[in-house]
Amino acid sequence: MNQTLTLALSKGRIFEETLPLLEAAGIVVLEDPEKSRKLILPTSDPQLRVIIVRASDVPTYVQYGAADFGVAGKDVLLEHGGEGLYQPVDLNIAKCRMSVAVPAGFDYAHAVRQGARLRVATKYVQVAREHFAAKGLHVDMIKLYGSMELGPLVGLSDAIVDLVSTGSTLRANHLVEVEHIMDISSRLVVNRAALKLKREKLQPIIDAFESASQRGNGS
Ligand code: PRT
Ligand code: MG
Repeated sequence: MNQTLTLALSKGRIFEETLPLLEAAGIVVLEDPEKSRKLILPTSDPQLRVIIVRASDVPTYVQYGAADFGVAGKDVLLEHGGEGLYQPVDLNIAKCRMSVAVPAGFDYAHAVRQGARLRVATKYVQVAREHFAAKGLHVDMIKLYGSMELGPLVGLSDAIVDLVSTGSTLRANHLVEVEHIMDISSRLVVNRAALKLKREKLQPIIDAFESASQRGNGS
């Protein structure tokens, strides 16, 4: 059986924060995706390569087996649905929270009490829909692909559902967090067939990621 592995990562925080986990498994990525235009990066392990894809495309590559495993945010996995993916480890990296935010002057609690029909702009339509449905609120969902913070500023929406880490993006745009929906971190996702067929090669890497992410957490 061919035990060559492909790992799907996105550029930026997920790539950066996965590097120490790879290192714990004895693996070094030999090129920097910020400097190279290559989408397939070699590693110090001739049997492991890294592919660079959009964060929201990671589950798709792994689901179809084009990558054997990958790292994706819980936000991305919830929108994707997680079909065909085994999720063995919460890596506790790229942490943030998903929140509802509104313009500083908007009385959200009042609008909710009145049962007002809110317009909500978000990239996270599935999670947002469930959140508002659980509150019994009717909302008009407006799907965006980025820069949600702009929505309320130009009258596109009353509120947004977005990821927040430091809060500085919200502050810079005079928005305030009014509800915390959930904590977000990134998970290891593994193709179900690869887990069976390439277990010998995959399992030690999964184990190394797991213990390194627990150490990183001080637990
Ligand atoms: O950027 P691109 O459109 O290619 O895709 P992406 O935004 O999905 O990728 P990337 O690399 O930005 O995010 C990858 C994953 O990192 C996400 O799926 C999350 O699970 C996780 N993560 C952790 C974050 C953040 N923190 C985060 N702060 N993803 C996005 N943000 C954005 C947020 O959307 C907002 O615009 O940063 C801004 C808020 O940051 P603060 O620090 O100002 O609060
Ligand atoms: Mg981004």
